[in-house]
Amino acid sequence: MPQVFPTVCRTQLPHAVGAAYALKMDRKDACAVTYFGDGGSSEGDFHAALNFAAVLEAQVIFICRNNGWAISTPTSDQFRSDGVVVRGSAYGVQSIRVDGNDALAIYGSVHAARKMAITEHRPILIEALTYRVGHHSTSDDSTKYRPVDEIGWWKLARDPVTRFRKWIESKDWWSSEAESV
Ligand SMILES: Cc1ncc(C[n+]2csc(CCOP(=O)(O)OP(=O)(O)O)c2C)c(N)n1
Repeated sequence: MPQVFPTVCRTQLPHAVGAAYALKMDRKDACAVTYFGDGGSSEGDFHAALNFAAVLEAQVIFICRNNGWAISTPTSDQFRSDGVVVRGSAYGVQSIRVDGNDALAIYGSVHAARKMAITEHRPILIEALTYRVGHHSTSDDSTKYRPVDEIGWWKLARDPVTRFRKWIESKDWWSSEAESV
């Protein structure tokens, strides 16, 4: 079983590296996984954690959901790098950028990352490019800082559930009839 560290912003990133290093010392066939947003990648703990993981060769997977926004701050106001993936490479961490709205691409990359992390004893960074169609929280109204049309386009044209459904329907594994039973 992986040790999973979901983050509130970025506080659990260094903890995940420590846990991964413990798994390595114990020769466990497992890795740690930690999730965070692009906003979390703009804070110091992200950088400390990535460097720490690279140097310790810790079996940890960093999964960054780059949805373009840290509450109301767009990525263009957070960093000037080409997203998050290049920062992983800069620290010597094998880094993968993937379409975060493609369920199969996510599955494939996480599967590959887990294998690499455990068998090669190394950290992996996955940057999943996506969009937050909802508000950041119940106290946030995202229509105050981004166009309603933009949110609507992502909901309609890029919805990952619809996209995955189309794929399983194309395989004849699912249909509206099957769903109604
Ligand atoms: C340790 C910590 N620092 C700062 C905050 C304040 N804070 C709350 S959300 C947020 C930005 C989060 O950005 P992201 O993870 O990209 O969230 P999204 O808007 O995509 O939901 C910040 C800085 C916090 N909750 N915790």
